[in-house]
Amino acid sequence: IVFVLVALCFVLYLKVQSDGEDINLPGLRPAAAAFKSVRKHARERYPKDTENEIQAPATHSPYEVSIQLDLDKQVPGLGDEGVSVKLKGAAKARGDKIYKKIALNEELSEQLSYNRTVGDHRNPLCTKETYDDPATLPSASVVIIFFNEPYSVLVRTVHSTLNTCHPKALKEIILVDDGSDNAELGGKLDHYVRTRLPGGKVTILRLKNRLGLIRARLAGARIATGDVLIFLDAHCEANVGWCEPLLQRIKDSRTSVLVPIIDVIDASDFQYSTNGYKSFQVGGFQWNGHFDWVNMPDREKQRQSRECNQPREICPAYSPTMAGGLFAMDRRYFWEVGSYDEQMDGWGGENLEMSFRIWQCGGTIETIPCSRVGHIFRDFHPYKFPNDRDTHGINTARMALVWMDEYINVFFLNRPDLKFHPDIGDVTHRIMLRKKLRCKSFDWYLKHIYPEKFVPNKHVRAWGKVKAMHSNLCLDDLLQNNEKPFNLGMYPCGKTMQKSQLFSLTNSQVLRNELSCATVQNSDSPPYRVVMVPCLDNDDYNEQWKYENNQLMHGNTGMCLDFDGLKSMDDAQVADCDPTSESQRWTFSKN
Ligand code: LR7
Ligand code: MN
Repeated sequence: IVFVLVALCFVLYLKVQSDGEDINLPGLRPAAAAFKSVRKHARERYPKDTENEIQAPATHSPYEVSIQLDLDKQVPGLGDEGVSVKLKGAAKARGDKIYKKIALNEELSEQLSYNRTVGDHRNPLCTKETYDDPATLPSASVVIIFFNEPYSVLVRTVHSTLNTCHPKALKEIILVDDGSDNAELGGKLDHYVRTRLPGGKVTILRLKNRLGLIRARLAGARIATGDVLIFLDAHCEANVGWCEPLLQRIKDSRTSVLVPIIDVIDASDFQYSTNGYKSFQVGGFQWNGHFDWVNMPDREKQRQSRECNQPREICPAYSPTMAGGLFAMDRRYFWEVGSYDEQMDGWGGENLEMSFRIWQCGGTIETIPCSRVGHIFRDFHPYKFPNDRDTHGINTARMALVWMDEYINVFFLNRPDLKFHPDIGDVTHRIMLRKKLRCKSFDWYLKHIYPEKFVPNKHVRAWGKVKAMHSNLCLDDLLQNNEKPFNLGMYPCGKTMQKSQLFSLTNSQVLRNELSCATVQNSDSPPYRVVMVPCLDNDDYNEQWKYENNQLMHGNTGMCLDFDGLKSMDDAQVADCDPTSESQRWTFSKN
């Protein structure tokens, strides 16, 4: 017995010492080898991070799930229900590294199931809605274009579509490869689609060269055979039941172009988040040609109540523009109304072009609240633009030349660099299209579809640079972001009109730029700073300034804009009004 015990102790001693090294005892070899192989495998997948191991010896999972799901009810996979997942240790380091490169945590994406759920974030009223039998709804061709998207993200988009769009309504999914050179997206994707997604629903169309997202979408649309085209970006995951409300609405109203509510999938932890189901924003635009989100105006809520017989909260909501990546449209109508401007290159601008065109040529753009799709928003584009050009700007200038009529001047005021840009090219064929379709004017669009949109030179008493009469100083917003209040600046006037110095004094006596309105900071002693705050939609409620004898007097404080004693050019200020003061005299000048 003593001999056996001593022998056992010796063996244990060897095992501890060896730490997985080969042990030359014949009887132990297989077990040790197996032990080693498991370790090696684990190390390959999640290389050990020593610091992490010391800190958290109890868990061997490289993950931390931020929300605890009810384990009695289901066994959740990582990130199921759209919860956030944080990698730890070496996996985190790898995730952070790739994130810096492509603005997306591909390391994490590879650990999440292609079939993960994202939860049902719809308004509860949606579950009470009934739609026609999916077999009698118009059928859908989902077109997903991609250029070097992470493989797992793209495949998850396809799975999500197959899992959430009723199979009887989903005719096909067309993947358009816009000339990707990422090897994984070649044979591996072909093989996956052939072996794992059989049934012929998923097709891959390979473009020989990169054509840019506009022409890639056109290529997909050309081979589509469903009644309805649904476009998705290649990094989306949808909520349950998102297809039927879109298809039903198009069945009922053929020229309605539809967007789902677009939710946010976080690019680093893949959390699916929403603004709740009670409210959502619609699409707007800025005069520099960029898309933005705006609150739904009361005017639209009233229209919904008048014209729609569903509960108002889930009624189609008219949207002045669309973001561009996720939308559904009757396939024949897509072609009738001019598809896209095929000469738009790369990325950008096509969404406002389509938005203005749809409205001006008799269609509508509507957000369908019972249809929700998540989209991964990236901090930057992980790809280069063709010839490093500003394709967004160039495409937008093409759009403006065709659709904006005299308002193109406002666009060029904001983008003087594009006025004579050599790459804009010819737009005659699009102007002919506009004539053929007998489309309405941009002025009509602004009046009827987007009356909330501020026009710097309409309904104003004065506009241009706010220039001191006895100095070369001008009000200047330094192109600051309007989302929170900021101090208005006072800088040397530019030789020509520049966006940062463009202000208007409206008919309701508001001193403002496109999005921000001038107020005066509360303070007991000087300096009394001029602060720009986000404007309210109804201009009558914004703070007023009186403009008399070249003085600009702030209504609430009774003080006047003054450049005397300026401490910093970043702090425009007001002072007690003095009719004899030279530093309180201002003109609005257009050059
Ligand atoms: O050269 C390219 N070829 C492509 O096929 C460049 C891009 N692409 C693909 C790309 O792989 C992706 O699937 O085109 C799709 C869109 O590109 P993103 O995801 O880089 O664009 P984005 O989401 O930043 O940009 C929004 O604006 C674009 C303007 O051209 C397009 O209309 C996008 O579809 C659009 N995305 C959305 O509307 C999603 C909601 C975002 C918002 C707001
Ligand atoms: Mn996108």
